[in-house]
Amino acid sequence: MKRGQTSLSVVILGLLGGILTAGALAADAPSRAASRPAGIANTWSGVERIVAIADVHGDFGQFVKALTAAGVIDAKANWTGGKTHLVQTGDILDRGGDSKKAMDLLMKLEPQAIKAGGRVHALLGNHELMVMTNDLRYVHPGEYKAFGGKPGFARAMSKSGKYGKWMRGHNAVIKINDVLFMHGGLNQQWMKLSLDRINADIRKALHTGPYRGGLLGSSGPMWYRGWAVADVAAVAAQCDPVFKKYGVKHAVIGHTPRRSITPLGQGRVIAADTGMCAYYGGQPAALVIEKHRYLAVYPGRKPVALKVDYKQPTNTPARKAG
Ligand SMILES: [Mn+2]
Repeated sequence: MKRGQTSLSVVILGLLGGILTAGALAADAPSRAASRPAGIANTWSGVERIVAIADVHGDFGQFVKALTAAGVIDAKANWTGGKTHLVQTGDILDRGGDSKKAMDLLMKLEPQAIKAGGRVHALLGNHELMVMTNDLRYVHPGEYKAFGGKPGFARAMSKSGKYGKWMRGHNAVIKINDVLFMHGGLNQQWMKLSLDRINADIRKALHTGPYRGGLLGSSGPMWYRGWAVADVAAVAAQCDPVFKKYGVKHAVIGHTPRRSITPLGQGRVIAADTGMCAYYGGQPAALVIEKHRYLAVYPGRKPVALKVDYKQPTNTPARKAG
């Protein structure tokens, strides 16, 4: 279900789609949603290799190490991933000085990947959201400097700025094969919405507001932490209904750093954020999903096979009456 053929058309279709979708949805006619003009694609199947890299937080050097270890770029930082889908699960911005370099690299890789039959998905994290909604508490001085100062940074991140436009055209939640990808997690309260609708509503909110609450709030996919917990039963109870609704078996998230890429809920959720940026001092890491194998890849080390095969949920009620 590849709907966009070039990154430019993806962006244009995305912007158009967002605007037209908003209009169609305002009429609240679900049957029309299916016939709306194509938005940004958010669902792919038959993808043979997926690489997910989580929170970069302005650390370009660590990002390059992770991309290199995953085999999607060469020494000149050109795409070598072939048909791989690279998912950056959000939070490129804040805490470190080199986020512009990281975004420039992703922008360069997008068309290269498409040309090779692959794809680059830069998802929205809560730090992209914060910067776009003028919450600049975590911006690193180096990030301002990269844009010639605070006014230049603000211009670049605005709706009409190069980086602001790029980010506002992105998805928050995507599905590749049987895996959901997002920055934080998907609270069950959003389950009534399709992925099209979730992403379109977030893009619309980033264009027109409101900038707080709803899908942009603490229970939205960029902020939610309910899936990033050690308690297996809690993860299962939260995820299983959501997974059933969207037809997936796993989810990959960032947002909550751990020492290594960690399966949670017996492998329902794979927490990919290793705090690789200098601010957190963690290791660069990439999750590689290939032919149903899940590998944690770290530079200079043997890949670690992750155990993600959990027992499928039954229809037995969780609590017995009496
Ligand atoms: Mn985050």
